[in-house]
Amino acid sequence: ERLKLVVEREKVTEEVRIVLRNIGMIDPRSIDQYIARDGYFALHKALFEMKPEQVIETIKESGLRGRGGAGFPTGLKWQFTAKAQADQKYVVCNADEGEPGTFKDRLIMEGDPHSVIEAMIICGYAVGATKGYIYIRGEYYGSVENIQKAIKDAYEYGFLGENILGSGFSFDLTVRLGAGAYVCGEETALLESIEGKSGRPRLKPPYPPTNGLFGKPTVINNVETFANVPQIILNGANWFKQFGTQGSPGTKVFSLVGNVVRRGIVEVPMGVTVRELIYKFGGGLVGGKQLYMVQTGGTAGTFIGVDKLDVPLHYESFRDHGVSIGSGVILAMDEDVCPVDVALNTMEFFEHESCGKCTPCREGTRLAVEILRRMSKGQGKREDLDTLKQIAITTQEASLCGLGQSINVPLLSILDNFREDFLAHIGTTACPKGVCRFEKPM
Ligand code: L3W
Repeated sequence: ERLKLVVEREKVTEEVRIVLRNIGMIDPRSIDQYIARDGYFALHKALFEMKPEQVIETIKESGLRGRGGAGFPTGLKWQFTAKAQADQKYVVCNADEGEPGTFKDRLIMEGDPHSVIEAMIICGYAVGATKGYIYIRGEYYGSVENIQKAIKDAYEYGFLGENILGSGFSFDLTVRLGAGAYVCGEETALLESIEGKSGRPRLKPPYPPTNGLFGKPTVINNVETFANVPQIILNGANWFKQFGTQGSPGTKVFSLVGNVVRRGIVEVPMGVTVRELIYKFGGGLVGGKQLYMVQTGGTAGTFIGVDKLDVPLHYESFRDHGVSIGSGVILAMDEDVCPVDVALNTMEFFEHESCGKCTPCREGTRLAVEILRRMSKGQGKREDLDTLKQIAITTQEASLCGLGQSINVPLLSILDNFREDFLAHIGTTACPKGVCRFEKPM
């Protein structure tokens, strides 16, 4: 039994590169080098050997789920759009990577731009869309440059444009740039932004697969989700399902940040534990310090203590263990951090990024910051903890979009998992750890 456990564990800790298979192996600005590593073979296979329904069936069967954080089944999303009747449909890639600590999509776009483009064309064929947009974070100059060069080359080689490879299928692809608003990573705000309006979210439902860009059926997927598609089409759903867990097949690209020795990107099968990510792939903590807290999934993710390091990460780990996988951030924090300071920092981010359209998010984040600021100065009251929880619940239940709705995840997890630290901050004029910024000499 022990040996079986060790073998199971070893299986999980291997690095598996599906999404990152070409990173560092090819010159991302060379379409020929992409083709030399089976690039555009999946597109050829889809166009000439598969019906659109078969492409969708393969993606559904693979169990691929949205890698932006929510984990919605990709094949199902494609099917909704395929079934919708409309004179025009769209495919959109959400490349507005803005989650603090996340830089996986940037690496994919900079290092292997054609994999995303190929996937979008395949998706267009599958759902009957003839136009696509890649909405890239404006500050991602390298991504923008490499994607634009790749699109230009794909047009020249006949992979984009009219009558692709003589198949009769046509698809056009355009780049749009974000302008520094986190909320534009929310899919409906992103669609508004492409339409030329200010990037504020729409009420859902209806969802984009049926009512998306310019009101038309639209598939919108994250960069990493798309980057999985060519390999699934080439190798089949069963091949993909050999990696990861039953409910969350495949791999996940994680961004390791914070006090780890080796900060960077790693792609491993779903089901990996936070401990493996920090100690095996991240090389442990800088200066041999003790790990105190980890933020998993991103700013909208969870704060956990060392008691949850062995929870396997996949799309059910939040529901089952209160540990979010989100967009794949693992932010390790050592013994010197103060959870009150971290909570304040997090809420300041949300306050700043709240678009202000709905009251719960706009006012809730402002109030949370006010309370936490007071607390960090040593002026906190016990009742503040209940008020913060109330704010978390109200913003979740009443906010218009994912930004406001997800504030409760970091706030409740840090209040629950680090309650003692918050209590220790109350009734004292000094931060117990001496790190809260208001006490630092000016
Ligand atoms: C058709 C239905 N479609 C849901 C679609 C929906 C969307 C997807 C997920 O993201 C995550 C959070 C954070 N018919 C549908 C349907 N859909 N029901 O499925 O939808 P939803 O509403 O569950 O989530 P969401 O608001 O799209 C929330 C993560 O995003 N996050 C930040 C991520 C940042 C990055 C980055 O910077 N690269 O990814 C912030 O909250 O983890 O889990 O497409 O339309 N009945």
